[in-house]
Amino acid sequence: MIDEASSIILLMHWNPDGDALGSGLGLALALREMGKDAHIVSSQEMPKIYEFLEPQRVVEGSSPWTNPDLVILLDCDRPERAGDMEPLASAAQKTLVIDHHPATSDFGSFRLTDVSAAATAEVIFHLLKFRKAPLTYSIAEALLTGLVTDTGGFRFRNTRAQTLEAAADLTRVGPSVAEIVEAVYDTRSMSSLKLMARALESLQQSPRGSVAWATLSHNDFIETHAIPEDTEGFVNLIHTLKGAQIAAILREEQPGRVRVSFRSKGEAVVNGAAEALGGGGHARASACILETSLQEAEERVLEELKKWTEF
Ligand SMILES: [Mn+2]
Repeated sequence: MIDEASSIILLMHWNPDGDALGSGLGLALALREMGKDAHIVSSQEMPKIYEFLEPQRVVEGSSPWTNPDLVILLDCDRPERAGDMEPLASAAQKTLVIDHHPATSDFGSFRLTDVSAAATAEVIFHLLKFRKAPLTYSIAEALLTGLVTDTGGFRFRNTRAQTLEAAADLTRVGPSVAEIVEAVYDTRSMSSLKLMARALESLQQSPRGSVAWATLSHNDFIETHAIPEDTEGFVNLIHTLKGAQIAAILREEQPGRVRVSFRSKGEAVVNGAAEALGGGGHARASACILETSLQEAEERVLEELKKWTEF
């Protein structure tokens, strides 16, 4: 499909993370090396922590073509996940899905998905390697960012031998893991640290200890001058609480709109709870959005989690 196409649009899921953006950038730049006219299309502002990848090189606010030869959907598997770019994917003649999440649809002319891959960037790395495509520094840096961020710096359980092999090959091209970790994890704004203090202040643990959760009200965001992306990594910090199999953070980003992230370790899984609340994700990392007050969201989340663990 890639061989036959010359105009290619890449779409990421709404609120792109390091893997969606890293795999999109890496693939778009690799496609350009192959002589293709490839662009990522997104109407959203890219997260500031990924500025070092210079996404403006390939990200366009709207599609340069009404009928591109190929649309590639990345790090998700149905058009709705692309937010306001959904019509671009739905109307496309040929669509390719590249993903590592459990399937939620059968969308796509062809689906290249591997649920055992740590990141979509890992799937793309192996695709490029299979194609013997040359890796430039920028391609390697973008894909390595996808690997680093979806594995929490190669610490999550999804990190497998193939992930580390891909990282080793990408590191040989030039970029370093340390540089990416420093940019993504070890650099926080004053607002983000102040907000983190509030999240920790709100920390609670269930009677049997298996669930740890924290809440951030809209007021917390206003008073600390924080923005939604400042909460990056908070859920993992909460998950360090001893005994907690499941961690959740509830963020009231706007009044009446609460974003919830879940993490799990040990026996517990969290994709079922997220799905029951209208979201989705992986067994050990999932999320949902609740259009309710923070208090009601907290009640609903805890009620749901009681079904999945000895609360
Ligand atoms: Mn991913």
